[in-house]
Amino acid sequence: MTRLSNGTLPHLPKTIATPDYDRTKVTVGIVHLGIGAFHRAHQAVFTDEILARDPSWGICGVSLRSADTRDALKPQDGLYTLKVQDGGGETLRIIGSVVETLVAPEDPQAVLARMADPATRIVSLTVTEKGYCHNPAIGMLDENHDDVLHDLKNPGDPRSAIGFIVEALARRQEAGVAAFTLLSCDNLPSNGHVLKRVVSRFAELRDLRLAAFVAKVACPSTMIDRIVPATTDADRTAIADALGVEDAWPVVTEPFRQWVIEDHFPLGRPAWEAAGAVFVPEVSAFETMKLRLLNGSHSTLAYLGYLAGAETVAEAMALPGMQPLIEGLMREEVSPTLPPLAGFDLVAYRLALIARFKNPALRHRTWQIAMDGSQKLPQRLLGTIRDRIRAGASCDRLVLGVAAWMYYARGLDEAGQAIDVRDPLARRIAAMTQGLHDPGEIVAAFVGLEDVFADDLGRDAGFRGALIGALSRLLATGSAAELAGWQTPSP
Ligand code: CS2
Repeated sequence: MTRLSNGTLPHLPKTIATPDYDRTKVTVGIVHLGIGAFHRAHQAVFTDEILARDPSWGICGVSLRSADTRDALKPQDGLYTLKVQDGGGETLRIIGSVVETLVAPEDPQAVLARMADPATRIVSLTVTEKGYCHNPAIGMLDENHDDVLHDLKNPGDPRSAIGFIVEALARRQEAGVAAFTLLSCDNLPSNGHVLKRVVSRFAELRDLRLAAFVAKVACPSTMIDRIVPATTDADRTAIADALGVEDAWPVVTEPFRQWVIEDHFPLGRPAWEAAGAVFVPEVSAFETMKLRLLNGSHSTLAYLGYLAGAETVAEAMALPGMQPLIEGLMREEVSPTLPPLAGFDLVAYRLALIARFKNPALRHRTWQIAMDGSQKLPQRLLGTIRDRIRAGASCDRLVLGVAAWMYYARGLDEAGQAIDVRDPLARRIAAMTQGLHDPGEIVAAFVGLEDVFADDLGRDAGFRGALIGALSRLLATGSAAELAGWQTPSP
């Protein structure tokens, strides 16, 4: 079958929207590190919608590991399909904002040259939580991280996002070129601050003149939201049938999208507000709300759902007891901890989240969300738990989410079969829990992980007791039975 490309674009069915700008005029203004499905269904779409106004904001997408995206997109001139779907139907559209793709391990110098180029005014990131090479409990650079050690030793030949950013900034400093704006689009609290702290510390470990330059880099925080499950072969086949040409790398997502950004871009920025982004002076209240309500619920339902045999989020939501549990978690345990957001309708937001989780058209795997729990739990569940404990308030549902993670992360499901646990701490967790059956001993081993629980939460006797209770119930009767106990919403 012919491939989607600039050449085949004019021949697509007329119902499929295509770029409304001349792609030959688009030049690179943004280097994006971590060009996965999330970036292509979110920031690249916002950018696609403003290129007709200003074609100098094309995207160079960089993969830090695998060549898959470049291999798929290059023969397609960077074009790919965005499929937006929910129970009400679907739309297809071709996105053209990615005009170059690079694979960092293959050619790190090409990536650095692009980042150091004065035309590059923004370097954005979706490298997932673990890509920050930090201690997730405290948000500081992990100075013993393998990639950090490697990149400090080989600054001109880096492999981590942090190493690339600092080396590119060093080259800009040497060449007398102003620093680009660094735009973190990952699910971290105050993601701009975390990134700034991590790159600043890394630069300090390299040299102090460079550190002074890095200290002045603008790192606006962002809150970024769209549910984007991994694309499946069935998606690819259905999209090829609709297009009449093959697209090896489409993305599938929901109608909802949200982007709240701090407006601090010294070298300018795309007019993303024209595509619906919201610029605010301070993003942290939005970020806390989203991480605690959306992502906190997501992780809780992913672990409990996976253990109860639900393959997707929508299936997990249909388990008896799951919806009341998640509604109660959001309403009673998370909402009281949130900073005030004037004029924001929290009730409508929570209702919308439930509807989004139940979207029957998305096959969002519980296993996908369960990944990297050790990096996600601190900002999704543990910060909320800390606030609840401090307020002397209950947090049983949040604790159940953490206990379900512990169950899952040990690597054995309810039938005693191995779980394919993907997590930077997976080996450490497997080793420390091997042969343990007593819930008290399992909890004691987990809460000793200071990268996750810091040095306070693990010592909280009330929290430990509640975790032991929840894990005992899960081990004794399983997740489905536990969920069934939450069927009646509390008044
Ligand atoms: C999910 C997020 O995979 C996960 O951990 O919770 O990717 C979630 O879908 C997005 O943050 C939604 O904006």
